[in-house]
Amino acid sequence: MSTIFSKIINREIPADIVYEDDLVTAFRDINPQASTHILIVPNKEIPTVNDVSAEDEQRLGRLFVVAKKIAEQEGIAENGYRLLINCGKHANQEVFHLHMHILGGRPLGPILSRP
Ligand code: DGP
Repeated sequence: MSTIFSKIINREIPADIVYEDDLVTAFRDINPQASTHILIVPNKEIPTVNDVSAEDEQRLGRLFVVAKKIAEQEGIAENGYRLLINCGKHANQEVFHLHMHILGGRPLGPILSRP
């Protein structure tokens, strides 16, 4: 069964796609937490970071190359931004198709809220 993100990549459901190439696709998060909130997703379904293999090095490296490009396009490169990858239950991962969040456009505060 394909993930919701594979359905976006395959144009089976709509999304605001901002970038795509042979290895990754990027689109705006449906529930943005900052004025820029974009997800970069490998076109191959990898459920979590725990499922990554050496064969994935190139596509995972591409996430960073594309993050840099998108940050420039969005005008957030100079002030800075946060790149975030959730893995599993304790990180509240919701969609089990590995993805990198790009968040920016305002000061984001500390990385973790205090308990
Ligand atoms: P995570 O907790 O790291 O698995 O984040 C999943 C993110 O995916 C969450 O911020 C909301 C976003 N999301 C979930 N479903 C959709 C969707 O159908 N379209 C888009 N654009 N984003 C989605």
